[in-house]
Amino acid sequence: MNITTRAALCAAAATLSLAAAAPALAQGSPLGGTGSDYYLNDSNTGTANIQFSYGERYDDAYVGDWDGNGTDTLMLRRDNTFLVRNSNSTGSADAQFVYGDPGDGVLVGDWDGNGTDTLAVRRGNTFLVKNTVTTGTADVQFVYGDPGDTVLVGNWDGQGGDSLIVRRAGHYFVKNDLTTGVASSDFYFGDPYDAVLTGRWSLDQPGDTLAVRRGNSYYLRGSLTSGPADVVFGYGNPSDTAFAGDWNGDGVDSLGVRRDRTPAPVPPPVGNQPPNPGDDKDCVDFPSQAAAQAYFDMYYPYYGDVARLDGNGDLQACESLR
Ligand SMILES: [Ca+2]
Ligand SMILES: [Ca+2]
Ligand SMILES: [Ca+2]
Ligand SMILES: [Ca+2]
Repeated sequence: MNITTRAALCAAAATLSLAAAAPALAQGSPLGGTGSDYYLNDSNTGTANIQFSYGERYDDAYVGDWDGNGTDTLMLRRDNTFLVRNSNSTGSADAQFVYGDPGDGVLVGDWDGNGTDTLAVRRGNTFLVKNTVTTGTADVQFVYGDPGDTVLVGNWDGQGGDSLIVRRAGHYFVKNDLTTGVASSDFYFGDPYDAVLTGRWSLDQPGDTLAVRRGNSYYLRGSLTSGPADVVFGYGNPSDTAFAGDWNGDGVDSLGVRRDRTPAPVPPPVGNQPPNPGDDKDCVDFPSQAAAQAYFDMYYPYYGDVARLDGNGDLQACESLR
């Protein structure tokens, strides 16, 4: 992503005032967050230039190039069913398929470098890579890192296809092939709990690198080496779910955000709801209007005017007792 002025990107903060969501995960893993509204930005105007809705609030979503045309779009996962969409526009899935088991960890990548993203199933520290989205035996299988490691997917060397980085806190271990073995290089970047994005932020980079996110600030590094961020900019809100992809097929990755605009349901009162007494009282049963009003107010929120004490509907019970 090319960065313009901070002022321009601060404009994005006003445009993208988004609801609370989880921190972003790296490309290759589910985006995280909730919501079905997506706002993508593939230029430097500071404003999302693509907006659409896809799927349902709690769907897992992945970014990838499913049809190999150079642009990244979304795919949703529901258990072990995957719903592919090949355009960044509102609509239903273009294709769907079943893959793996419902509990499998799934990573997305262009493992063979043919331009099309497919899936890999992760079981512990074993990765089972398929270069087509058909169920069946893995094309490549290898072991990398430890079962609890966080892994990132990217084409780190810009050669061939995607491979993995294992992340341990702020320490990253780069592997450039899909074989069991040790890392080819390692580096440090950011803090142990930073949310990380991966992408090719400029055409000057041979391959993908990292960005860390803190609140609504993004720290981009142009190489897989230890050192400070090369570019820092602000974008959106701290509560956004952010992710990266090449939305317009120009070879440069930029940001998108997922928005949850569905209001949280109001929970019913818990523990103190009185049972419905039914119409068992008349105004003459109360010693005063205040006593009738207290009775009315106790049940009205749950059952309405069950004893029919408010004949004129003004929420004042038994006005005749005044
Ligand atoms: Ca595509
Ligand atoms: Ca591929
Ligand atoms: Ca590679
Ligand atoms: Ca792009």
